[in-house]
Amino acid sequence: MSQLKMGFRWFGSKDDDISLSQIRQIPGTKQVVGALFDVPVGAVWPQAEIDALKKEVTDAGLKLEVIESVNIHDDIKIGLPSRDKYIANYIQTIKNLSKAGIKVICYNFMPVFDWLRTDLHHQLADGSNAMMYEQSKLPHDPEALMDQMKTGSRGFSLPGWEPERLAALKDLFAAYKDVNEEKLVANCKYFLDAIMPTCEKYDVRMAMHPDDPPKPLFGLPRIYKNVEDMRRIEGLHESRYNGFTICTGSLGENPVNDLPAIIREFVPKDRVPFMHVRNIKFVNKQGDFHESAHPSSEGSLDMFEIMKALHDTNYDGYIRPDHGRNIWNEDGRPGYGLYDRALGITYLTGLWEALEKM
Ligand code: DNO
Repeated sequence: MSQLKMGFRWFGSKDDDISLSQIRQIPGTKQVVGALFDVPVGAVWPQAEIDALKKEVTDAGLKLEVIESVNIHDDIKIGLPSRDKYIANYIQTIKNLSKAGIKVICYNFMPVFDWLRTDLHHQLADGSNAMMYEQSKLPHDPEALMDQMKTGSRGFSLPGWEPERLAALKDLFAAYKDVNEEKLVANCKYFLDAIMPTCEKYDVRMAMHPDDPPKPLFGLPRIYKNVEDMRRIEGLHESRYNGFTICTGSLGENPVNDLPAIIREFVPKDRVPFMHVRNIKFVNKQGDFHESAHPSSEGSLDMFEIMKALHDTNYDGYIRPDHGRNIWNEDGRPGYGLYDRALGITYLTGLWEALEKM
């Protein structure tokens, strides 16, 4: 029986209320998806710190083979001359990670903001809460959105929302002024062409995460929103090391995206080293949604069809549950509490066992 390489995202002993021993007790979970969260974006990840994280995870009886994320410095996305320095740093980070046995790096190419929501604790009818996105609640002013995310996070650090990077938001927006979709794609190609030889030599696969939500916001371009975008990114550099994270939640936020079809197209081409599997629930025809528990019955995505597509295509890459709700009085980092993600894992591994035995 082929086992899923199931992982659980962890924010490190300094910044996560969840312990490695708790993660180890989640059935079917052998992998931790981790990162160094205190290295500034653009700097080389020090070997000693990577090795220390690796040792901590292995000492707890778990594996660390996937990093989420090594974020890309804005100068690379903007295409400034200084990008070469940051790309050289990125290459060194890939080498250092490879020495610690890392096989996959999840990253994104979103300008300024990583994922975003308009409510990080939306109250659901069953008493739990989950993150929500409502277009009408998105402020026009990006500064106001930052305040909203900061207040909403209730003191938790949020992945991709580095305060030091976003401190000069107006300058950052100004720097992106001339970056349209074509330029962003060209800058992505420049980056991929530069790092791919190292990825191939050191056997580290890049897995780009979709834009979340998958549409342009605040006038900033987005390049990984749908299947056409994936075909374009795939063609930027022909290599199995130029791959995707297929995040069912992020892509699923646009109902036009046919997730099983996307999986059936890209897994056989060996372009999917990493899967994020979560569900969302649309609340109206305009595409507003809140995140939901993983089962199909709780949201708008057909999780069986998603797992079946992975099974039919012999998926053997890494996978993790994604955002969960806060349940059972847990007050966890938005999307990243213990209980609902653990429930998500048992559900996904249950679907997988059934598919294996059918
Ligand atoms: C949010 C995450 C993202 C994701 C990055 C990958 O919860 O899905 O922050 O990790 O976009 O680079």
